[in-house]
Amino acid sequence: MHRRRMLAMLGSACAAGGAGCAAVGMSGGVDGDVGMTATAFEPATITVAPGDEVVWYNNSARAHSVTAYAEQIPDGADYFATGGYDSERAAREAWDGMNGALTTGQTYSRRFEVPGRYTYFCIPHERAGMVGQVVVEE
Ligand SMILES: [Cu+2]
Repeated sequence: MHRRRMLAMLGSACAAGGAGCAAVGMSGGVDGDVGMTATAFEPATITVAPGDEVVWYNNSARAHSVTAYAEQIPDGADYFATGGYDSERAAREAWDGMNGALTTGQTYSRRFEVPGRYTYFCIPHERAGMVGQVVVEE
């Protein structure tokens, strides 16, 4: 728990998101709530309470993205994606230039306020089934 709190503080420095919103791991490696293998989020589903922050960490050798499906987030919830894009379309287009990538050792964090189910994916590994969910419930 202590380690997670430390990461959450790091993440809060870039709560608004954005391309520069990533923290390179400290000595001892990178940690957070959701890790990444070559083609999967681990765990694929995470359940949190409203107001909680989720930290993704890329502990794999590949570049990934955390990109919400625009049609699969709760009504009233803000869109989210690594790189800070405000739509799924913008995130997909940016990826063509390798923008929005979470590279090895980087983290991405987001705070979830609106209850419901958020489904997201990794742009380069979507076809490989790299999809995850954040469930926000009281
Ligand atoms: Cu990926």
